[in-house]
Amino acid sequence: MTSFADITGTLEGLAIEVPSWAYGNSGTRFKVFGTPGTPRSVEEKIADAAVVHRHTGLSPTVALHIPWDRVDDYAALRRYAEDQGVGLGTINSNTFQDDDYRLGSLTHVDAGVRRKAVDHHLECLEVMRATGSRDLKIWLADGTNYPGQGDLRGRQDRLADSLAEIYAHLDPEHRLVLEYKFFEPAFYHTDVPDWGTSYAQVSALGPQAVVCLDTGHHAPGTNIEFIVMQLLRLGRLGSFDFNSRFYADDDLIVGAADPFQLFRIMTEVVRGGGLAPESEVALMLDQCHNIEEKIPGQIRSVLNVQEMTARALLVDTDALVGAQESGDVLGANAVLMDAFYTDVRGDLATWRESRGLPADPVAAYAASGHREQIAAERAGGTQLSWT
Ligand code: AOS
Ligand code: ZN
Ligand code: ZN
Repeated sequence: MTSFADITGTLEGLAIEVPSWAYGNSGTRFKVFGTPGTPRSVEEKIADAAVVHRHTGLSPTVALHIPWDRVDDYAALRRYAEDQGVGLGTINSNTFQDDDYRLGSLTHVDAGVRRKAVDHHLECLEVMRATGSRDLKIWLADGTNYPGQGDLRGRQDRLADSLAEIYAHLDPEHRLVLEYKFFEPAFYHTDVPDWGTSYAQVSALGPQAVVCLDTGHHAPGTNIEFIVMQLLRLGRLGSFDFNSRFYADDDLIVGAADPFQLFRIMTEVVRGGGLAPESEVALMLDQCHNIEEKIPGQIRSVLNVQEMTARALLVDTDALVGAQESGDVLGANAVLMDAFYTDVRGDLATWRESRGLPADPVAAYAASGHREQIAAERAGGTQLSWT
């Protein structure tokens, strides 16, 4: 049997990067709702991310998005973040909000548009040199809406060429992380629709290229933990974008829609060595808070990951392997379910307090007065939105 005391060492190393865009207003194409105290600058987004880390000890870095978080002086932004108690993490590129990219970016038939898209990624690499970031994360909106609109194979070849040019500019410590998504904004085909395509593209580039698995980017019913296992097995699981979904790419709070799925994913992460000290798998959130408050939403999110990670670490692996090898179908399933049904909330609360953190970070934040403070302080100016 594994006890809670056995897993605290691993839990201590758990780090979940938070996205700068989660602190801005967001919504659907129907409406974007504002929240009092929403950041008006990149610095205020970073300050909010630091509040999440101070309450949870779980989110030591914040991911930036270029151009949404473009500033004149990234070294100064890095110092600002460090003064707040967090580091700057993954740099996310953006080739989906420019008219030039209507028919694609890295895959575009026009060499001039491809040049512009590649150059944008080279700018992101310059940002990374100033921020000290390791990962350049690429999610492409490239795709088509109608059969025949584009040459699927030609687009794939151009993607490979564009990625190779970006890859050639990486520093030795950098990684190129290619995210896949099966649809949206393109609805007939997407150029990086699945883990297999991402894997094929990054494998052709070299060892510094890896795959990002966004939990909301699969068709309903997909066995995501199987993909986690396979990418870990192949040594190409670079990072997670965590969120949860009921229908499409809902970007809701991770663990909210299907905690059992999050448990199964974290079980495969543990099984595949993804939480080992030498692991380079990055855990990140990719979420938007359309109607709920943003800072509590982020606190809830990282706590959900922590809770399901704790349960995954509690799996009695000896008993599980024994049951699997003896063909004990129900016994093996019971071992897994025992861990999933273990309520770790009390142990986690006590452990948090022993480390100088609030036992209940959500309640502590609500009682802290921070919400009222930022609502008053940030009354003027323009609130930032997701874009
Ligand atoms: C888009 O659906 C993806 O999840 C990307 O990770 C995207 O860059 C992120 O949502 C922020 O735009
Ligand atoms: Zn994502
Ligand atoms: Zn997404």
